[in-house]
Order: sequence, then C-alpha cells, then structure tokens
Amino acid sequence: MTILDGKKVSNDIKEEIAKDVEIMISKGEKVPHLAAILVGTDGASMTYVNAKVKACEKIGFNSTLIDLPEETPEEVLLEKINELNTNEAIDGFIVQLPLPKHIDEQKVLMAVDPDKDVDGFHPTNVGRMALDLPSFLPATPYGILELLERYEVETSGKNVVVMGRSHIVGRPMSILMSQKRKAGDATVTVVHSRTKNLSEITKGADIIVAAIGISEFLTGDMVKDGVVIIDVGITRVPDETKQRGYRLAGDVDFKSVSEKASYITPVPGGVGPMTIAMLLKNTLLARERRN
Ligand code: BQF
Repeated sequence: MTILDGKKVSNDIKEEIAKDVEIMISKGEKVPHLAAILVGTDGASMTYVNAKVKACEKIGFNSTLIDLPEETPEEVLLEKINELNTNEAIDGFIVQLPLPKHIDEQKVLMAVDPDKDVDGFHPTNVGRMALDLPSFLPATPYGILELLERYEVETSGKNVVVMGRSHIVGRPMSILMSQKRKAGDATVTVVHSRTKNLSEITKGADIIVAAIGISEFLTGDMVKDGVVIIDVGITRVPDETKQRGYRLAGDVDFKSVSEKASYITPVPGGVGPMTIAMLLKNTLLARERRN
C-alpha cells in the first residue's frame, strides 16, 4: 500500500510555481495576484481562505482578502465582484463557498469574469471543460488528476467509480476522467444517494473517488483488493481528546480500506493540500493568459 502524499506533492508544485514567479520577477514582469472574497465568519471557510492567502505569500504571489460581514446583501457582493472583474491589478479571484443562505450562489458565480474565474465554477468554464476546450479546471478535481499523474497511477481503461455528483467535485471529476487526457480515458460510473446496490458497484471499481461528505462511509467490505482510493471528504468530527475539539475525517474508513488498497490518500494531507496548489496554478495561468 502506497500513501498518495498530497502534502508533499502540493509542496513540489508550490516550489515549481515559486520558481516561475522568480523568473517573472527577473524579467520585470508582474507577479500573479489572487483575490478572495469571504462572506461571514464560518470557522472552516476562514481556515480555507487563510490557507489560500498564506500559500500565495509563500510562493511570491500578491494576494488580497476581502472580508465581508455575514449580513452583506447579495447586491453588495455582486458590486464587489464587479470591482474585481474590472480591477486590472487582479489576475484571478474566488468567492469562498459556502455563502450565507440569503445569497444566491448561482447568481454570484455567474457574475465572475470567466477569464478571472480561477475556481473554474462559471458556466462558461464548466462548458469549456466539458468540450475539451482550454478553461480553468476546478481546483479539487485538477488536484486529483495531478496526484494520479505524478504517482503514475494508470487510469486508461480502468473502472472509476465517482461517489457524489456535486458541481465542485463529483460532476467535474466524472467528466475529466472519462476524457482523452492525462489521468483520463477511464470508464466512469457516478454513484449517489439514490444508487441501488452500491457495494456491487464499488466492488467493481479499480479507482474510487469518494466525495459524498459522510465521514468514514466507504468501508473495507465495499472494495476489492488493489483498489486505488481518493478520499475527498473532510468532515469535522467532535473529538474531546483533541485540543481544538474536533478531528478531520474523510469519506473513507482508512483503517479497513487501506488493508485492501494499492494506493490511498490520507485525510488530512491528501486531496486538501492539492486543492490549494491547483488554485495557485490556475492563478499563474490567469496571469500568463492576460499577457
Ligand atoms: C489537508 C472545502 C468543503 C467545502 C468548502 C488542506 C484544505 C483542506 C484540507 C483546504 C475545502 C477543502 C476548501 C487540507 C479548501 C480543501 O491538509 O488535508 C487544505 O483548504 N481546502 C475550500 O476552500 O472550501 C471548501 C471543503
């Protein structure tokens, strides 16, 4: 069993990007500038957005964090997005999800200029991705492709089961792995909350991408020997033995599944850090495309 070490690979990618930034500076070019909008004070969202800003600082990007109160009206958020769309200094920006319930997420994502949409959530980028056109790939699926590629995990002709159909992970992952591309050419099945005979399907999988948001849902009895496991889940589970009062759990029961797996991502330190690295990669791309 090999651990797919997302922490290490993400650091490799960040070092590669930092070198590109050095070259940009030596040529007197502008360095990439990422902005992030955070609405409210949700603990997990603050952690994620801070991790993104910190990663920018580490590799030499400029970054701007725009903190808006929980009660921010939708129209004020849309104005802020419009400012970033027209601000020449900003190469790319994200709106940290989830948003407060009074804000229409669809409307917000559609307000982002597709050329600055480094999360790849705008319908234009989703459509371009599905049609094999150049686009910004959503960071988590992009990170998974990169992890599979760098560990030379064979995907061509393999049976991939994607668990979950979210717009951010499951849906794009299923599209990308079925495409003719690196870490692609797979035979993809998507399973979800209405799927019947789930275990029959997961037992046939060579590769499983678990992205359902239920902690430790996938257990050893549901997989075959030699399976490759990508665990996208990160649920905060109350844990009194921990100082912060919780631990992070994946969608996979690591103990039982790792006994059968050939490759497996840990939680934390698997897919999560790759998500951050690929957001930076997209921001670098956004800067380069603006030239
Ligand atoms: C790690 C996210 C659900 C909903 C909105 C490193 C991250 C997570 C874990 C991280 C995530 C999850 C992010 C680890 C960004 C991934 O060491 O295992 C980094 O910061 N993520 C997000 O921005 O929004 C989310 C999950």
